Amino acid sequence: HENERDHGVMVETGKPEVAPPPLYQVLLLNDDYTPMDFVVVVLQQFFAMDLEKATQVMLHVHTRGRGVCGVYTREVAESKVAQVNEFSRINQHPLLCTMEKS
Ligand code: NFA
Repeated sequence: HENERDHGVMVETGKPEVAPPPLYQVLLLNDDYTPMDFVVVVLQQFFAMDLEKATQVMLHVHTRGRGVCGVYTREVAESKVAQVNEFSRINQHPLLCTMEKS
């Protein structure tokens, strides 16, 4: 059944036959009101960061205005953005998550 499998390479030419999907950066935006501890929890819960990495990224967003939480395909990135913004809304914090093509 080797011939039924798609290895992503044309047998004759060696040229890729399937384009890689576009990737999207998921970003957090700084604001003046969201508690730092809440941002750290978001980065741990939704982006699988440990406490040290989440604290680094939170401080980057705090000082630079925005920062990348992860890079994903469009559907996964859209899901992260929706989940984070819903979690912030429920907790009455203005934290915003967005995405842009990488
Ligand atoms: N700037 C926020 C504060 O001083 C902390 C924060 C960091 C908010 C990263 C949003 C993103 N409490």
